[in-house]
Amino acid sequence: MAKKRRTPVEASRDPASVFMLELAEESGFETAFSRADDMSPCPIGEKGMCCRICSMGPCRLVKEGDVGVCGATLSTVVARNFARMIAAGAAAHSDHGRDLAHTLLAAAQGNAPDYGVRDEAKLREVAGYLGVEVNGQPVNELAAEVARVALDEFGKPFGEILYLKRAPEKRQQIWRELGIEPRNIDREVVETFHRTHMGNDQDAEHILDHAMRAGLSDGWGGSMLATDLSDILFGTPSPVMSEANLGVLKGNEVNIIVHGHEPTLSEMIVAAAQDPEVLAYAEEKGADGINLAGICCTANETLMRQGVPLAGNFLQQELAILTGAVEAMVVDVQCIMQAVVSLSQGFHTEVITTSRKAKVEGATHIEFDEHRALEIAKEVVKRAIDRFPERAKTNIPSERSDLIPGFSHEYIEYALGGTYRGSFRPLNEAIAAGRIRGVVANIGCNNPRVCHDSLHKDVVKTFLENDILVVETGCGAIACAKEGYLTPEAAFEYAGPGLREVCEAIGMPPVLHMGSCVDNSRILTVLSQMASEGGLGDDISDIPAVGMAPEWMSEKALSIATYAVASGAYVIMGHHSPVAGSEVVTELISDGWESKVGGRLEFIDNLEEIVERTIAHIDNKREALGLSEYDASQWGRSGDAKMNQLVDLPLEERIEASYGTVAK
Ligand code: BF8
Repeated sequence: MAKKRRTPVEASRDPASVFMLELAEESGFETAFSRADDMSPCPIGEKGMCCRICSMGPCRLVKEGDVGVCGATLSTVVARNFARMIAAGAAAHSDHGRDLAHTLLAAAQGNAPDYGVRDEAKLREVAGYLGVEVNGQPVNELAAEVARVALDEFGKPFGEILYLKRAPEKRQQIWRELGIEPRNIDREVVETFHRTHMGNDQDAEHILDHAMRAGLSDGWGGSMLATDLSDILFGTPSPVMSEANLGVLKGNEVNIIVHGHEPTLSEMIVAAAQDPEVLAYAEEKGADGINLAGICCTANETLMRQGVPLAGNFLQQELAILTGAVEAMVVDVQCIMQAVVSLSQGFHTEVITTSRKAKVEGATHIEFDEHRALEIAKEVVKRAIDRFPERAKTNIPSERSDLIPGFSHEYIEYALGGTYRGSFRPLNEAIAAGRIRGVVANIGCNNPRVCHDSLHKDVVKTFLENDILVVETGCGAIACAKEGYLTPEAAFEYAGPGLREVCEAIGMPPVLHMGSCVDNSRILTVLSQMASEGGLGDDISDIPAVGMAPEWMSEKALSIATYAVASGAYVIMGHHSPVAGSEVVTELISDGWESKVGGRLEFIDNLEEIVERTIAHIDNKREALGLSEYDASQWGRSGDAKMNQLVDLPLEERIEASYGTVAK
């Protein structure tokens, strides 16, 4: 019997998405939401119990005590599958970082003329981390040397990843004592696949130890490089005004969606869309202009640096096409559903793949080449313009919310003390005093198996009420942006009294948008700096903080979770556990990892329990540090008058009153 489909309001918490899902239903279009309803997950694969790594199987293990044809136990099979997922996620992030290193090298050598070093201070800082001497050499010489050392990090034969030194001393010692310090970025991924090949590592604990090493090669390796090199090439983010949700699409302009993860091409598309000749071409075709908007992490990249609005998160990629207002969806790598191409065929939308690594059958492929980046970007934009006259009826939802993203760790430090006194001390002190009870990093995807955006919105709302500062990246950040949590005045509306005081004093939102998923490395940097600053212990595991991805779906989210745990954090993943098939593995990644590295990983499918465990963990860490018990009644007697004045001002004036001048 066919499964019952959810209604649009059961499927999504986002009103713009509900509107589009109603439309899809009326017009008979399939989406990930309806496909998820129609297809139950495989009950064996879902729990990690299917072994298909050789041709004696696939072996379906259904209960403890079952073994595969080779004798592999349930815990071995579940651990192997899990480790492979982590390695795939680490590979995706790290390969993204590698490409940026190549772009920086090409730019520095004059082979990518449309790129250059946009943030010299960051270049010098990164040179320091990578051991490159800064001796007054020309910028491009320094950039080339930094790029070469960065590229070496992927495959050097000896030593360990250089960025490990950015972690607190104590943390580094834990890794080295356990032998899980990553040696180079690629090696740990390759070794995961070697170990989990048939007939190799068949001890769940041993497999999972290496999985932590692979995760660390992502967090403190590939992702951290991706973040740093993007900042060097495109600028380190600072607050900027923008908007989020499908309502950012424009009825009278050519709408181009950039979707995927890499900022390299999308940055050029931003430039191409502002080119007078290209704009004139759009006008010739009857459009009032060219409107760029983003989906997924390409969106976060161009949002943070250029203020390009967010059309939506992962589950809105099909919904954007359903508006009938998108001339082109330009995709690069990761999180692109194959379904966008077949769906686009019902509209005038052209899906354009651009990465040499990712073609989608039926899409137009225009391969990106950094040596002639702007020229290719203009070609792409012109193709979109050509589609504009073919546009039929549009259905653009009205929802769009203001947001202020751009909270790089550099900017947070600056916001907390200005140019000369920038440090994390005020944040540590606010936590120590109890104004801020603790910190939650809410990150990760959407998943059509849970009500879209609902867990992101609900957990964050509760944390804010409890004076917990929230930092975000990825699709979680987009979910909360749509809800209006990412503006300074959201503190007034949603935050508890202590957190509100801090936000009012600094003029910051209670939820800080820190970027794309590779930018979770920025969160590692913040945590390290908080640990080094003093007052909250001397390791990441001492800080009253929790990481979570309540609506996760991708292997990258598992890699992030694993490196965060191996760095000392308690991490909660929502809805379903890919290791549910083995109690042994479930225990190994929670209690087992906690005894080794201080962090633990849990999969919890219940909102109340996620919130309860998070708050309990934060309070336990406060107690272990000897901090005062959290008491909201102490706070909230300052600043309200000022916020009352601000809340009715137009956005721009509100921002200026809070931040001074903000980029537009
Ligand atoms: O890297 S949060 S759905 S878009 S995987 Fe993908 Fe998940 Fe969104 Fe960004 Ni991250």
